[in-house]
Amino acid sequence: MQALHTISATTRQFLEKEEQYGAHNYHPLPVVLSRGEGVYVWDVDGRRYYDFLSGYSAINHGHCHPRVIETFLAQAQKLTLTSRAFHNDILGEYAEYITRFFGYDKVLPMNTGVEAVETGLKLARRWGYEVKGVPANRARIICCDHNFHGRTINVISFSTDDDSRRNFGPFNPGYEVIPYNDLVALKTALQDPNVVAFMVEPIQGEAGVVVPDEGYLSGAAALCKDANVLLIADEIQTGLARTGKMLACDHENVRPDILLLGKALSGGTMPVSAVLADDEIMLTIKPGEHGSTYGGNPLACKVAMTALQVMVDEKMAENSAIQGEFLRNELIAMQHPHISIVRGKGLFNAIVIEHPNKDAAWEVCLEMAENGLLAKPTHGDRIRFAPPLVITRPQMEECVDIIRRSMQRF
Ligand code: IF1
Repeated sequence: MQALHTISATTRQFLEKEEQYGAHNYHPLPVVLSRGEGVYVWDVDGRRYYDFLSGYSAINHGHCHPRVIETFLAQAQKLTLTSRAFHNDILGEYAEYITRFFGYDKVLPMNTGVEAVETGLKLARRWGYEVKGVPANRARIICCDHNFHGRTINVISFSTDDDSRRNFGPFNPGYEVIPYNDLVALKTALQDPNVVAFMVEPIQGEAGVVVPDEGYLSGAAALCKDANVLLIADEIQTGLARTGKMLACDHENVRPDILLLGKALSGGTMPVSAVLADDEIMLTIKPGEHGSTYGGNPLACKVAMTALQVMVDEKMAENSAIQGEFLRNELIAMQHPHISIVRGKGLFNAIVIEHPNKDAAWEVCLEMAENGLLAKPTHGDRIRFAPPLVITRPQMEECVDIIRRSMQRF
């Protein structure tokens, strides 16, 4: 078996510059992209690919969505940043829009996903001390093994992934890790009266699109309510129509106490994240106690409103559900001896490659790239299939064909 992706001299120059001057904290496919439109990206050699990673689900709208870009450009020429030392004329409108959209009292705007996570954790502790009555500095937060919530030292303090943690310690106390998809373990952990929150991904992305049993989220929500513990849903990757509903929690009619959003909230243009909660939680943080230079900037707020509205107008959740089901059915129908698992919801999917060669998934991805489809392996043997939510049936049929042809070589 041979890696077939051919690397041009042009591409090689880009790879070498990055290798020489950029930190080595990633191992990308050897493809250098210079343009994107909808479900497609083009490399510096002019080759076109289907994007089946979608910027880790930040590109749910497809690349350079015309309405998102139009809003972006118009606002960029007017006002981009004021800081929160002054008001801007968009933040209030955005706050009203997004809180009504998701049904919460208040929003706290941040930028990256991990900042939303940190904000959610701080809010939960505040609420724990000031509303629940937990003794000072004793608050505990429950998380799940194989979680992914970001890269800060605090957040990797409860990671179970050695690559994320090794030699970055010492880590923060105050967290308890329980198995994912295990309500018995959750019930046990909730017996500690100092627990203030349970934070969970409705579907685990980094773990390889691990979908929990039906009833897990609603069961967890009920257990948390009984224990007077906040449910924090990290929908940074699963949210915004990726799984076939606006939120993955909607599949089980669960309303988290604290909702974390990021990635596609900006239509893939810039880091925009948000924390949504009701007043009892949100108003525990007072002026000067939390914030960020860029959080709530007018450019981000304006773009986020358009990004959310476009999702509704173009029925992206519905399309995600339809095309995702088609994709999974086609992958299962392939009955490929080296595809051991097909799983996912909506257009958030993964296959598990079972092959004696431990680099098989990487080589499948190189082969798919050669055939015009970009996807990235995770944990060695899993490949995520998460195209933009604007993908059409004919495009998906072509993609299935590319995957089939690429897998035939194995
Ligand atoms: C990397 C994975 C995806 C997330 C959830 C918070 C964040 C993320 C559920 C933090 C970020 C990323 C970041 C990117 C790779 C990536 C990823 F493979 F690691 F799991 F998407 F699948 N919560 N996910 O998935 O958001 O601060 O990055 O904006 O770190 O290399 P961020």
